[in-house]
Parts: sequence; C-alpha cells; structure tokens
Amino acid sequence: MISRIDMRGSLPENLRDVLPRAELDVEAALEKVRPICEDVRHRGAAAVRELTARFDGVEIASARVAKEEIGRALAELDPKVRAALEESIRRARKVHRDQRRADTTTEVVPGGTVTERWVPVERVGLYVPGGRAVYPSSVVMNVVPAQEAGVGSLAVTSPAQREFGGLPHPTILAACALLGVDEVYNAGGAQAVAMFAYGTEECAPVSMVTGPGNIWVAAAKRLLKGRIGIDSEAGPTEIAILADATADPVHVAADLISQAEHDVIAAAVLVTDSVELAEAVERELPGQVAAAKHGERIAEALGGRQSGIVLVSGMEDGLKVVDAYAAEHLEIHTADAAAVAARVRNAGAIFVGAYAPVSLGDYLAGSNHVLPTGGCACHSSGLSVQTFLRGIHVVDYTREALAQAAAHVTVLADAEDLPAHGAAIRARFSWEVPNT
Ligand code: HSO
Ligand code: ZN
Repeated sequence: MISRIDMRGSLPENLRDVLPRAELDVEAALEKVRPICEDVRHRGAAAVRELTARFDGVEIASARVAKEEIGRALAELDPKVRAALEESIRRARKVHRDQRRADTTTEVVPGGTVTERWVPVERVGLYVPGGRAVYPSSVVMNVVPAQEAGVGSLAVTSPAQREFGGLPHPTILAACALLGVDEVYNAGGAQAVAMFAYGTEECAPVSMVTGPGNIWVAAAKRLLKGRIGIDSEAGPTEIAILADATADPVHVAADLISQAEHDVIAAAVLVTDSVELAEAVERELPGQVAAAKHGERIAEALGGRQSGIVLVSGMEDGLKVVDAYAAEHLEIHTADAAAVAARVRNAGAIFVGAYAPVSLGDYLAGSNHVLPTGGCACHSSGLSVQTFLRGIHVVDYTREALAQAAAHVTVLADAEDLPAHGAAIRARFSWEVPNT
C-alpha cells in the first residue's frame, strides 16, 4: 500500500533528490498555455467564453456572475455549512489581523529618515479551484488575508460547472457572499488567469493573482508572472509526519489518508525512527483506506512514488529529512513535540502533537491553508496578509544630512564608474564635494 525507504545508518548526500516527491511538469504545460493566454489578451471576453466551452464543456453568456446568483447561493446554503464557514472566517480573521505589520521609521542620521510604509496591492484576483475539488474553504483562505491587508478591489474566479448551469459551485458563491465579495467570475484554468492579468471587457485587470489550481493554472501563473504578482504555483497537496514510538498509529494513518484524499498525485510521507510504528501504520492503513469514501484515489496516492515511509536512525536524522523535504504540511508526533517542532527550519505549516491534525488547519485552526508545495517551503511562505502588502521605502533627508553623505556617495559612484550619480549629489552643493 505504501513503500518503505530505509535510511537507517547514514543519510544519503543528495537527500532532497532521493526523497519521494510528485513530479509536476509545469514547464511542459507552458507551451499549451501560451496560445490560450494570447487569445484572451487579444480577444478578451469572447475568448474566455469560447475557451470555457472548449475546456469546461459549458456555454456561458458572460464570465461575470450576477449578484443575484451570489445572494441566492447564500440563501440556499445549508445552515450547518454556513455556521462552519462563519466560524472558519472568524478564526482566520483573528489570526490574519494580527499579522499586519506596523510601518517603521528609522532615523539613520540626524535629519535623515527611512520609513517602510506597507501599502496593499490595489486589485487582486483570487483563483478558487472547481471540478472534483470544490473548496469554499479556499475562498476563505484567499479572501481573508487580502481583506485584512486592505486590498481595495477583490475579484474571485472559479470554473463554470455544467451541473450548476455554468455557475461556479454554489457553496463557493455562498462563501463569497459571506465574505462580502460580489465580483465573481465563472472562468477556470489558464484563461481565468489571463483574464485577470490582461483584463477583458467584463473584468478589469488585476495586479496580483493568488490561489491554488491545476497544472494549467500553475503554468499560466508562471507565464504571466511579472505582468502580475503571484503567490506560489501550488502543486499537489503534501503531508509529512515526523513521528517516534510514542505516536498513535491510528492517528498517523488517518492523517496521511486525509491529505491523500485530495488527489491521486497527493503525497503522504511518514518519517520515523520506530520500526514498530512503521509496521503498525502499515497494518492500519488498508482498513482505514477501505472504509474511506474515496478509497481508490487514496490508495493510488499512498501507493505512488511520491508517498512513502522513511525509516531513520533517530530524531536528529528525522529532522534533517523533514527539512530536506520541506513539506507543505508537517505534523510532529513525538515526545515533547513542541521542542521538536521548534527545531524545524523548512515547512509550509507545522502541526504540533496529537491534537493539531492538518484537517484542522485546512478549515478551522485560523492558520492559512494556501501553503508552498514541492519543496518551495525552503524559500517561501504560505498566504498571509504580507502577501498582499508592499513595503515602500520613503527616504527623507535634509540638506545637511545629504551633505554628510555626499562624499561617500561620490566615492562609491566613481568605484562603480557611474560618476553622474555623484554629480547628482554635488549639483545641490555648487558642485563642491562637501567634507564628511
Ligand atoms: N489541504 C489542502 C487544503 C484543503 N483541504 C482544502 C481541504 N480543503 C491544501 O493545503
Ligand atoms: Zn486538505
């Protein structure tokens, strides 16, 4: 059901390369996505409609969802789902509000200050996946940080669904309504990203696109990055669990399964120094998988080369392995889990101990679930208020403070063979270089 990789003894040199990992060839998708983006760029809304018919099999009259449809979806939402979404929003708001950084002003020298002013991106497009994956929770995770950052104009897009008359899934529309978002589109795939990036007659262009999607969305984000800002490319979901002999195999198996449920290419990796735990989890998995609604998908994900149980000699090696893997989600099931968690350097999010499973983070912990995948956690963070803010340096120097810096600027400018840089300073002082 799940393969074993034995790294007891010494760890391999090229640890990152030998660990199980899904291969998602975004590069290969670029060539397919390029003409789609060009089409939307040149033909706007008509191209979005035609591409929606071609790829989603739905004829739509417009990619803009009418406000009445959003209101209706909320009115028809199951009250239990509404209450759960409201609590999810409340907790996420609480956490994301606290992330907002204050502007800082530093007096570098008397009369010379640098202020870092945090300014929200003006207009953002948020992509919410559709199809098999219907994630109203991802609406929450995208919209809340953007709103808390102060983004003024927010548009959400999610693929048109044939069974819902060409609208996005009603729960997604209802989540938008609960969050106060009324600009919603029913476009998906690369054409949706291009619609946001270039704008159409129906949709004003945005400065930034965030949110997870399939390989076409990832490729379009890569292609259009620069014209628009993006978060991460978001590949298939990953869970890594670092566990010792104290871990409960029932919990460990359930948590591996919970993320394998997303996709046949989702990754579930257990790193442990306990052969007994590895064996107990191996024994536990088949029963839990058989009982799961999406058992086939889960079995394929667990059996894939991206998943596995990695045996290590001890927690020191275990930490090296999870750092090299840099999982999107990392659970720690060890004695003194908090102390072990504090030593982890690379992970999208860390879940400490037996009572903080990834599923909690997916919906209700208050943390964000849009996290770096594919090892990107070694250089990137998940979505946060910070994603939607730019720190602008505001430089304010008096004549005296500039005079004090003039000689050093001139010297450095000359050293770089850019003497006009120094001249721009001296022009303010009758061309004399003042002494420092
Ligand atoms: N685990 C996914 C997010 C999600 N789970 C949405 C359920 N719904 C990626 O972090
Ligand atoms: Zn999940």
